Amino acid sequence: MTSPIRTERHDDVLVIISDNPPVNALGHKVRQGLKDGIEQALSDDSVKAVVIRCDGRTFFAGADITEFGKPPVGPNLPETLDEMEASDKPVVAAIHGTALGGGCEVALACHYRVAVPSAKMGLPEVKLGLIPGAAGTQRLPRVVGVENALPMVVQGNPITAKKALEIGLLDQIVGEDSLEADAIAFARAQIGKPVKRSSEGTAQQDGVKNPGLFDEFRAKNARRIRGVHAPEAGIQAVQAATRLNYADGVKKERELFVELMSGTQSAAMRHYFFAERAANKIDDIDPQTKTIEIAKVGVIGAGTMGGGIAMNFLSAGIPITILEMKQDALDRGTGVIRKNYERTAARGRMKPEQVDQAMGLLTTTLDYADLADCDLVIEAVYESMEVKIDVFGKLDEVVKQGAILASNTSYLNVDEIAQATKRPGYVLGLHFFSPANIMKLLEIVRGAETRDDVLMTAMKLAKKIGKVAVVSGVCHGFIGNRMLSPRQVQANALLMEGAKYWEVDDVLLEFGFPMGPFQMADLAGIDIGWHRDPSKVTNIREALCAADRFGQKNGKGFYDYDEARNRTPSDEVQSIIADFARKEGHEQREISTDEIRERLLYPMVNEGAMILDEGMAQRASDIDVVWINGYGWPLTTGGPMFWADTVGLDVVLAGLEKHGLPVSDYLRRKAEAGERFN
Ligand code: T1G
Repeated sequence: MTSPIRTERHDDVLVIISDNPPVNALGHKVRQGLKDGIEQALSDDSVKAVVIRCDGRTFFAGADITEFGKPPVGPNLPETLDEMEASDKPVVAAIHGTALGGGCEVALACHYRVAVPSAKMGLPEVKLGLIPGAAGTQRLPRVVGVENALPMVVQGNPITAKKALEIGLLDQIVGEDSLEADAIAFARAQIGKPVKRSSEGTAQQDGVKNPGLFDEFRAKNARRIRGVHAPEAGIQAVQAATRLNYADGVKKERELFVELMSGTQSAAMRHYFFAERAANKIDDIDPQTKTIEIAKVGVIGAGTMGGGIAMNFLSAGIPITILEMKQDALDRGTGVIRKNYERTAARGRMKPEQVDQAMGLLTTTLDYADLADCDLVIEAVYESMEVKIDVFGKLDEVVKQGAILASNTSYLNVDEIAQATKRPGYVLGLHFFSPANIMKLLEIVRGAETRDDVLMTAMKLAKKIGKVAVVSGVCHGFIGNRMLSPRQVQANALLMEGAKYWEVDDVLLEFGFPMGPFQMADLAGIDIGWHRDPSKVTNIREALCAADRFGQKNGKGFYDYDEARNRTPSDEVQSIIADFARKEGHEQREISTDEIRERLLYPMVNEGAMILDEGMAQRASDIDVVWINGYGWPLTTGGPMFWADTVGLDVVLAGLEKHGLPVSDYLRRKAEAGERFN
């Protein structure tokens, strides 16, 4: 079996080259090849210097994540890197693409590091619930100092080659197209000089200079690392670099790494890494299917959703024409788009000229005829089937043949909408989540007649506009909202039975959600869809509206809000609820947090099981991707279906039965067979 690693001689310099697509992951064959190449270089006196580089699109992008959780095979990376670093012959890392995780650690163990201007370097292990495990937390602070090392390890974001040069992680930025030659020249220039070993540096002074550094960092990042294990471990590992010698620091890193690797949070986050990528794949369509070129997009409706949807395309450089019924709605909508961009620019996340660039791609119209040459039109009008059928009828008449017509509906039947046109094969749902220019999730709703090329086009376009897309079948609420519904039903039932609304919210906050159902209701607005008749009270929301409690928008909903939008539970609301429950004849009782959590989350898992059984989602991990990206399900538990696997489907089944809740045949079958969803 050929090794993914080969060596090439350039006179007195040996170049070790990895060719392990797609990202030169450091699988066992690569590690073996690297070790053999290093030993070849060290044992050959005619070799005076070494360059390590990779073919393909990137320098090593980390350990091979598919190997995690399996018995280790082949040489381990830390020892191979120590052997390399111990050499007296200069070893130079020649970096392009993204030197990430173990890849960045290979570079750190080299004596020198050069990169092309477009390269990036980082230690993203924390995003997998881990920390670097090949001495990255010990070498990096010794090279760039603790203040630069901490955010790289604890937040896991890559830095540019320019930034890496500034902080001393790179020794030189070389020509974009002359990496190998420049790296060889750089290596040759080091021959005969004492080599620079990262592990021989010291980070002690950082710890002494500012002993409060680590606690300050913890405090500044408290919200982000609440309940997540890896970031704290990363802080401790970097702190060890300031307190211990290198060997003991590496031992501390190894201890922390092994503990994280064996934990459920890392298993969940690694599951999500592959789940997000699997969601791009449509199992029954040839990946080579030719897609439709989308050069111009139309959006119907310049409201919150239409404007947000339009921004996704404008930001990706795709021209947009927005249609509205009235000029003042158009002006308002485009004004909001510009304001959103200007706010982003004010935060330094966009250059002012980029605002003008994006706005320059936006045209507006009151006339459907102006949409005739669009390749895709997305309808984002009022959530009424009647209105949507009318809009699609008009679009079908006007927009060129072969163009895609998409609905942003959150619930409605996309097949029924498709039947309102003569082109049902070109109709699908593109369900964006509000705010559409921010939320990553896009549900692509596949109609019964949606063509394969149309679906593949939508999936490819989703990636282009930076969305995480999941294909859903046509059912009420698709995947996300369909599973939200049983949770809402239980949340209201729990109030009727005596649970305090803040207790219900607190259970989900504790679980890791950004907010609970009643906090969400206050944010969205309790009065949405209210009939405005205070004398007509048939549910709790109407009772609150009747008491002028509309949510955050008027300072009081389930909670009372101060100017800073801090929320406090309201006695008035609790008595409104208790009165309403009494009138409805409900007995009130104390309800445990376990019961609240089980009744909120297990019915969601059951709905997910039905979605799978009906083929409305391609795979269980797609459901996890939906809930993590669309509703804030905590990444550290991997999503509802992965979490249910962790809890045990037998436990979920028993819980549903204990609370008298429905159990789908699919869930029962899986539970009784001792199977998992993922
Ligand atoms: N291991 C295995 N497979 C990987 C992989 C990895 N590290 N990285 C990517 N892939 C697969 C991915 O599943 C997909 O497969 C294909 O490559 C293209 O990826 C020892 C312990 C490099 C920025 O966390 O961030 O090192 O779907 O679609 O958008 O201390 O991949 O085609 O079958 O993402 O161009 C640390 C993870 C590991 C980097 C490229 N490294 N990868 O993005 O392509 S832990 C990471 C990425 C570690 C050390 C520790 C991105 C990318 P398929 P893609 P992309």
